[in-house]
Amino acid sequence: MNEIYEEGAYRTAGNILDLASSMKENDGSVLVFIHKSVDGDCVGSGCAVAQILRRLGVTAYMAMPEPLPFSMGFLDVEDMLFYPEGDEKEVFPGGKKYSAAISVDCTEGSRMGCCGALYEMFPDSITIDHHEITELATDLKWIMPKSASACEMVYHMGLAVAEMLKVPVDQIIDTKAARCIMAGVVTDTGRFTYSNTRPETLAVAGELMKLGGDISEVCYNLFDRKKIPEFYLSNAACVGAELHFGGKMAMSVVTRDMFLKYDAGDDDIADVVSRLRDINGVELAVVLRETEDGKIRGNLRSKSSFDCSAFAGEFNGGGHKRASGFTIENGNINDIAKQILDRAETML
Ligand SMILES: [Mn+2]
Repeated sequence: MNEIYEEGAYRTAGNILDLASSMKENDGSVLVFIHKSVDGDCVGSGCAVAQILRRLGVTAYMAMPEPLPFSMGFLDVEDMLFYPEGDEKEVFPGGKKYSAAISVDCTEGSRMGCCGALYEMFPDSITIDHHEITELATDLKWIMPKSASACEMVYHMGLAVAEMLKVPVDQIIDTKAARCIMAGVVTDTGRFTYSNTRPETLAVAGELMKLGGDISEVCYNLFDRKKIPEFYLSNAACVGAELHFGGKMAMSVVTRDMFLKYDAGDDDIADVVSRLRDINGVELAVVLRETEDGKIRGNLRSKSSFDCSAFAGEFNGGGHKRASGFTIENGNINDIAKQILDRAETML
């Protein structure tokens, strides 16, 4: 195991094994929490942790703040997703009450959308996260901003579990878990092209391939496969993008009307922001869109120096230095676009 992961991976594996025995003793079950505006890393790491718990004989589900995006359907994880709704919030499918929570790729209930309130009911939950956070570390929280993805942390945690139980790795990280972990590893490194990609990241991908994580299947589904409405809306959003500040910033404003015109859904412009960032000379790319539920969602990417996380923080969002996002509950998309330009001008 890569040494920078060792301490946290073994500590967290120990916590997971303790949790698993107490759940089995008390007939309890575990709910895994992830951030809203789901991506390959949070879904991949969350489902992998749920799957590892299932391998350990524990009932486990992952709480979904929104429907599973089309691109992730191939992960074959529908049977472990739990959509909290109304009064049934505290009971799993089958009537079993959940008794513990784990958060992955996210530490704060405020980032979990409709699942946040549920998460907050478990102050002593185990956490595996690679976001920069200000919260104090505890024995139960493994926070490692140096890790390119939460999935890479989950992979090392799985290795540690196997080692502690003295069983072959594939008994803990099975094909389904390996595919989920691969999803996050490729998502958060942009298929090994972002600057957070280290030699060790590629080594992990190699090990995941041996465990059944098919890298071409994962990449095709997550990045390349496009629905017809998505293809047309993405292209329209790129055509409508404008360059600002001498070409240092590219922004596309995608209104509800555009979604309706192409019969497209909320996640059908996911690749636009990285296409804008790829333009020669662009340091900051922004896609602003009106969501189905009447909010304004912003997604940001930067190439080398601009701190997207800090910028999103000013709009009550968060993320990483090179990729971040925010959601504004209500407002006019053109006014917000103007605010973003004003603010970006001072920072670029
Ligand atoms: Mn992540």
